[in-house]
Amino acid sequence: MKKNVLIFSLILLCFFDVKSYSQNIGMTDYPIANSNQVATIYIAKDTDSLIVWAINELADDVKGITGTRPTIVQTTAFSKKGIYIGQSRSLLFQSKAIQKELSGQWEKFCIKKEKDNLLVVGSDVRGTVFAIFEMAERLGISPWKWWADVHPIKKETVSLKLPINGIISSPSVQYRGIFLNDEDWGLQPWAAKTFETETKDIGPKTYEKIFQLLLRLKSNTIWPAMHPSTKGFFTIAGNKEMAQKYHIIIGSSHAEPMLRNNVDEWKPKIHGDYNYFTNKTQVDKYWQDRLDELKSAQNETIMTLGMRGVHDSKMEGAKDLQESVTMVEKIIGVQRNMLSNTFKKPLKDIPQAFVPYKEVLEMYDNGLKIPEDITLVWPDDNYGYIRRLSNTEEQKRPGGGGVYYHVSYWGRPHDYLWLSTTQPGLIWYEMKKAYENGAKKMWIVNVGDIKPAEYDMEFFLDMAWDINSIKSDGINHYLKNWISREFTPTIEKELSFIFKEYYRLALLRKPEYMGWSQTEPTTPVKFSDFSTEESLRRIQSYENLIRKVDSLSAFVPEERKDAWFQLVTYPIKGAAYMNHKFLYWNLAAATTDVKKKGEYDHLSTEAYEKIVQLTAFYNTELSNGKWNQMMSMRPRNLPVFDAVKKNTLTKEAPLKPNSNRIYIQANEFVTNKAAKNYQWKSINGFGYSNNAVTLFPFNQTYFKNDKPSISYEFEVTATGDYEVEVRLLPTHANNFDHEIGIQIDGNNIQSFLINTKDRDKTWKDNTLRNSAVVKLPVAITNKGKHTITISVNQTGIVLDQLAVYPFDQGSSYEIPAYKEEK
Ligand code: REL
Repeated sequence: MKKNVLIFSLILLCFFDVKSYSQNIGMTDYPIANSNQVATIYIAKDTDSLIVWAINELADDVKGITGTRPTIVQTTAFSKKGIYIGQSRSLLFQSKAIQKELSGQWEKFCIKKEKDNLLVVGSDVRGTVFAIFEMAERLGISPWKWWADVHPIKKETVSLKLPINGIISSPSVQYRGIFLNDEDWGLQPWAAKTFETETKDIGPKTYEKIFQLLLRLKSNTIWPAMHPSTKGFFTIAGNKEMAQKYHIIIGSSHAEPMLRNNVDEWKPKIHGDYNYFTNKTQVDKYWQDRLDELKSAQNETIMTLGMRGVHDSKMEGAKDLQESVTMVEKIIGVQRNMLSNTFKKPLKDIPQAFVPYKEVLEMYDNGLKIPEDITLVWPDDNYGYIRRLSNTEEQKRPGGGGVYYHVSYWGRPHDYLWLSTTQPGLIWYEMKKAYENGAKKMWIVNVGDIKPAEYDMEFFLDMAWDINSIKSDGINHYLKNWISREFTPTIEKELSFIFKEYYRLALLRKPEYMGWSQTEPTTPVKFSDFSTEESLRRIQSYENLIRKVDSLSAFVPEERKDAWFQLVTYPIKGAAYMNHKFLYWNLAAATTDVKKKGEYDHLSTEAYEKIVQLTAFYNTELSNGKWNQMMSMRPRNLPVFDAVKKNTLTKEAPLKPNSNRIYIQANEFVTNKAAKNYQWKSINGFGYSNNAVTLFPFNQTYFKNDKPSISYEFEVTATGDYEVEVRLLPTHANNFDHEIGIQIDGNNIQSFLINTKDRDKTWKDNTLRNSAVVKLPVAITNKGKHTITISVNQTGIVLDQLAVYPFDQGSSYEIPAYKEEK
């Protein structure tokens, strides 16, 4: 009888709406614990060991909150009231309906209250584990509980809040994960000297913690650390076994085809040159050896194919572009033969990826043919702007598309390896656009050392799990929820303002770029491009953030103080002091007032000292020394991280008049003209305006005639020569150049091409300030109101801010934005 009831209820379960949990329809509570009792967890006898591990984690989580650990009991039937967890194919959940809904699906799960029971069912092992961690999170447990010391807050009574119809969820993107990169100043020394001294490297103990984090964040893929200070992932005993234990799929970066870490594993003295033109036999053997090793290991993998140089450089040996194209096609053919011969499977059943990073994109655009079952994983330009996405034809390829994205980067024109300041609005826009253009197979984010990229990493992976979980006007709402979970709901409004400002101010100039130097350790720091007024305003904005962080810290529960330091205090104050260090130094150098000069110099030195102190606290005192060696305040020892040295200015201070300037934010349009099915909408939390505007939806469309446009008004009190300036986010065009038309009043439309070629000077300037700037001189012959109309030739163009100013005043570095809330 019970069994029939169960089958009936599971049939019902199959009819509720997919992703219904993101809609806040009627909610229900399932009691987990009160002062008298705690729910029992029931599992089938044959439950997979990873699911058993996750259930034990959940039991520990509940104990962390209530002090009592739920009992885990093996059962064959629904005989008692409790939480029933398992895979849908388990006998415990056997029914045709549930088979239909979950079985054979990739990582799908449902959580549902059924009378007195709670059912937590997954379509496969990972799906079930994700269901368990979904539950933990809903109980208030942070996925960062270990990685950021977000300790549970004690409560006597705990219940699980669920939509009445339950949750059914499955990933939007199949392979979702992170790339550990540039780990030399954080993750590697921390693992080697603090956490895993027995391995002296990023070994199985560290990977175990990383894999647990990935599962809590509902992700499944790793591109392991691969820098020269780290030994190759496969050469450290226990690493691949750990990946297998946690069902984590192993891939490798664009520079490491066939899961080979060349920096560590290619030994020139033994193997010769890493050159396919001259040393094919050795290179083939080197790749085949890794496949042979994997044959017995049974790890899930996704193979990166192709060939570049030993590390992050172009392929050796080709005379010209055409020769490299022909050779890479041949190499991919050879690699695929190796794969099918070794694993004795059709190629379509062996996950493979091709990553057209840097110069490889040029090869692809010059005719390189990639077999259709290989996933095209499109990289960004290292600064968060995706260079290229699948066009309509490419979207039909069975291998599908993906993205390799950065929230941390080592390279030209400048590194950003210290803090994590990529604006979530930018991540949202680029990844949503990627998804709408077919990138659904694989998303990898370069997170550097993981810390302090916690928020950006979770934001990215949450979108990968459920692309609809964050809407264009929901980025701040998502942030507030995160704040409530990590700290307390009491401060969600104030702290979300701080974070929004932190990301917005860094969009104009990241803390790592404040020295106006380039990436090489030898280039000296220079005067900033900020005028005195801009510097003072920026100093004030950061001062405000410091004050707010200090005043909010009193509201943070004791259990969350360690988390508060690593997730809030260090990044926010670090960014603030880095700005203070340089801006006060600039002010000191620019002023002729001796007293002021002394004060500014002092403030600059003090700001530097504060960074030293914060970093020392992070490494030695935070969480009783748990994070020792994790935080470096000078990754790659670039001059920007030093105390500023007085009187070493190598360029003139900018002199900027600042009067009679008109500033317009992109969302302040007065009229707009939509086209086809495309509408102008703003994205809250994106751009320096925090409200950048673009055409929705994001699938690529070209408007030959009848271009969509958007209009703004401004008023002048004096006639004369003016300049109209339009600032756009420096997004990349796919097939056709980005073009905007600017029309002032009824005059002729002036056209501007605004996309820049990756790695040219304009691109460098644009990415460092996150702005593509278009200027149009206009002679204004009558006072009063005027109109600016901006038209666009395709989707993918994002407007941020506008300015109108007397021509002889010139452009300013910043167009101030209105602050929406305090
Ligand atoms: O960010 C990237 O993808 C590349 O720059 C890296 O692969 C590379 O290892 C970089 O960290 C420099 O060494």
